[in-house]
Amino acid sequence: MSAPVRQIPFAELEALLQRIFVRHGTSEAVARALAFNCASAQRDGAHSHGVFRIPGYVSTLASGWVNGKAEPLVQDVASGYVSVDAGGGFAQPALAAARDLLVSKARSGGIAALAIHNSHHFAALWPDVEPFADEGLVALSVVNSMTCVVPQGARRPLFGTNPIAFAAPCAGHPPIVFDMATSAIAHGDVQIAARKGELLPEGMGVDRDGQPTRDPAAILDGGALLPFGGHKGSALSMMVELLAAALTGGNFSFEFDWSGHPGAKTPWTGQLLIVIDPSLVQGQRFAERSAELVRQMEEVGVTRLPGERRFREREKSAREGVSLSQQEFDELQALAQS
Ligand code: NDP
Ligand code: PYC
Repeated sequence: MSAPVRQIPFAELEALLQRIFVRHGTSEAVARALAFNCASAQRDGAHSHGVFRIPGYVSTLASGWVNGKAEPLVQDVASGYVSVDAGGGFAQPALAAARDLLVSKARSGGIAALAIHNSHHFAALWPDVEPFADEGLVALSVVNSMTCVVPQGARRPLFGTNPIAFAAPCAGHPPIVFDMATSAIAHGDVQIAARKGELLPEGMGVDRDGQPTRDPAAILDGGALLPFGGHKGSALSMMVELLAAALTGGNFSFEFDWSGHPGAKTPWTGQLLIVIDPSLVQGQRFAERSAELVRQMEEVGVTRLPGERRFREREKSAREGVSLSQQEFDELQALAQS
């Protein structure tokens, strides 16, 4: 028998998550940013970063590891550069605080970077870039996480799962968006597989002795993940460490020690966003060229673009409500009251 499912409107889920965040120690502004991100992931079927993450946020806030009421400090560094000290708080409110300045710099200069440091990112990355493409801009973002990935050729883990997300406008289509961990699998998906008692595909990780394993529990219990695509994914993960940490002033994935904060789950690192206004050099042509590329991809047989599954899930959620298991719904209700 399949588990009972609740279908709830997006706004109702967002409001429930906001109540949970405020109840467990965030400001209203931080709660709004996190709830929107997490509800959007659940709505789009991005389950490794949907409501599954809420107990981790709550235990992290309780541990004192993150400042749920941090006020981001935005610095206008140069004509194309904005820096934010997130104050030991979450990255999404830091992005929200700097967004208008970033966009105005990208529109006037053609390109602008936003460097966030002293920040925690525990979420899917695409919600940070997709809205720029909705406004006709191209956006790229990277964030580093926590040591759990063995660099190619290494003996032990060093890198984080370090995702890269990209968004670009596409005439007559939803924006082109991809968002991928540079590890063979996201840490969240390993946790989900362990809970379900499922084996992983080959090549995702190693056990505590460095031996290949398909058992998610062995990866989580002293084992580690591998980069996707061998040396190529490893090089991209290294790039993410450099851009998200060395460039922004944030921690590398291996530099923070949360052992004094039992329950802490959120990586304390950094994030870089680069936003480009294609209209400065291409007018409206960029979005049309995107559409041409998509047309040619379809012509050669591509039936699923990155991001397409999420957009389909989003439409389904708009029609039917956002899906949660009854157990997830009950746990969220309890957290909103506890
Ligand atoms: P996936 O491997 O599921 O997907 C990666 C990208 O490939 C997505 O854009 C996806 O599109 C696309 N895709 C998947 N399958 C296909 C296919 N068959 N054909 C074409 N495109 C496809 O993502 P990951 O597991 O690597 O990452 C999951 C999430 O974890 C991301 O949102 C990431 O940001 C997050 N994460 C966050 C971290 C953090 O520190 N905050 C660390 C690591 C990961 P679609 O969305 O449509 O499925
Ligand atoms: O799924 O790898 C992951 C992850 C790390 C931090 C947040 N999500």
